[in-house]
Amino acid sequence: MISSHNDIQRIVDLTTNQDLKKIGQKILHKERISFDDGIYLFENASLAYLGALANWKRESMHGNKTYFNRNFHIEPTNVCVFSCKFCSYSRLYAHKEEGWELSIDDMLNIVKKYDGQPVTEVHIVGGVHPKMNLQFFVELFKAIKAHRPELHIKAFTPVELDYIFRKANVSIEEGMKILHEAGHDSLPGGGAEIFHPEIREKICADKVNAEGWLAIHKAAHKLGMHSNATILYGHIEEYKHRVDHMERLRELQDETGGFNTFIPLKFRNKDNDMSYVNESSVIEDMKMYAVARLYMDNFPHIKAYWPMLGRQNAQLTLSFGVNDLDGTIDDTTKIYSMAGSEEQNPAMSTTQLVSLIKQVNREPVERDTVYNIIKDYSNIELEEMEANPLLN
Ligand code: V47
Ligand code: SF4
Repeated sequence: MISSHNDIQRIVDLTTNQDLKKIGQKILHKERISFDDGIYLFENASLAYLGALANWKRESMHGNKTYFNRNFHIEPTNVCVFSCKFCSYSRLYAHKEEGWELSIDDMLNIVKKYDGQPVTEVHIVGGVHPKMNLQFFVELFKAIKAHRPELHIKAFTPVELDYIFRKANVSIEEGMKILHEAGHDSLPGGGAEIFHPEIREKICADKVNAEGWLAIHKAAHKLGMHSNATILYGHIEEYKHRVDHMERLRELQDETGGFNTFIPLKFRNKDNDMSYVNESSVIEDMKMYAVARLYMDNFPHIKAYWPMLGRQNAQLTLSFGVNDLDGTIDDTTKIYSMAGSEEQNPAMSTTQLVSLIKQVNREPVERDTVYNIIKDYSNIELEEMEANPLLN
C-alpha cells in the first residue's frame, strides 16, 4: 500500500499542466504550498492527482497507520443563545421547552455508565445555555475527575468559552487557567466554521469571530493544552474562503504547535435555515480532505468524522490524506443526526471500527486524545476481538 517516492515522482513528472507540476514538486520536496497554490489545486487539479499527492503525504507521515480512540460524548444542552444558520440542533432560549438541559449529576451519571469500560476520553460540547456559567463547568470538571481521574476531558469550543468568560468577567487567559486547573484537558475543534467575515457574517454572525476563536486556542496552547480545528465546508463558501481558513490555522500552528488534528466537517442540510443549499458531492468531499492534507503541512493529523460522512466515504478518505477516524463514539450525539448525517445513531464497536480500517488495508491503531499509542490492532484477529469484551 505504501506509495513510493519514485511512483509519485513519476506521476508529477508526467503532469502536462506546468503549474500543477510545480505544486507537485514543492510537495515532494516538502516545501510549503502557498495560498494561491491552494486555490489552484481546488480549481484545477484532478481528483486522481490530488489523491496521489495527499496519499503520498499521508503515508510519508504515518505509513498505513489509521488512528481511532474510544470516547463518548456528552451534550450538556441544546438550548443556545446563538442562531447559526446551519445548525439543526439548537433551540433558542425562547423555545427551550423543545430543548434539554443536563445537571451536573445527570452528566456524572453518563460518565458512570462507562465505569469499567476502556474509554479514554469524554467529549463535551453543546449549545450555549444562558444559565450555565464558569462555576458550573468548574464543578462539572472537578466532579468528573474526582470520579475518574485518568479520563481525558476534551470540552467546549471557543463559542461556549468566549460566552462564559465574558459573563464571568475574566480574561481568556484567566478563564482558561481556571478551567484547566479544574480538570479541562483539551479543546475540540468546533465553532470554527468559516473564519472569513464575508461568510461568517452570513452563517453565524452573532458568535465569536475568527480572532476570538484563534485567541482562545492560543491561550490553551500556552497552558500546554492541545486542541483540534475544524472547517465547515460545502455550503456558500468559495475556495478562497477555505484556503483563508486553513492559512489562519497554519499560521497559529507555526506559532504554538498546539494543534493535533484538522477535521473538515461536511455541511449537512436537513432541517436548518440553510436547507436550500445543496450538499457537496463525494468528489468535492475527497478534494477537501486531500487539499487539507497538502496545505496543513504543520498539522500532524487529518481526521474524518465518520458519523457525518457515512462509513464507506470515511473509508475512502483514508486514500485522500486522512489518517484518523475519530472514535467508537456512542449513540448520544445529536448535533449531526439532527442535521441529516449518514448515521442516525452513531455507534461503532471497536471490532467494527477495526474491521472498517482493515477492509481498506490500513493498520488500525488505538490512540489516546493526544496520540499516545494505546494498542496496535493490525495483528489481532477480529474473532479474537469479538470474544474479548475489553477489546470489543
Ligand atoms: O462547529 C453544526 C458542526 C461542529 C452542522 O475536535 C455541522 O475531535 C455539518 O467540532 N452540518 C461541532 N456540521 C462538532 C465538532 C467536532 C466533531 C467531532 C470531533 C471533533 C474533535 C469536533 O459541528 C460545529 C459545526 O461546524 N455542525 N451543524 C451541519 N448542519
Ligand atoms: Fe448554538 Fe453551536 Fe448551534 Fe451555533 S452551532 S446555534 S453556537 S449550538
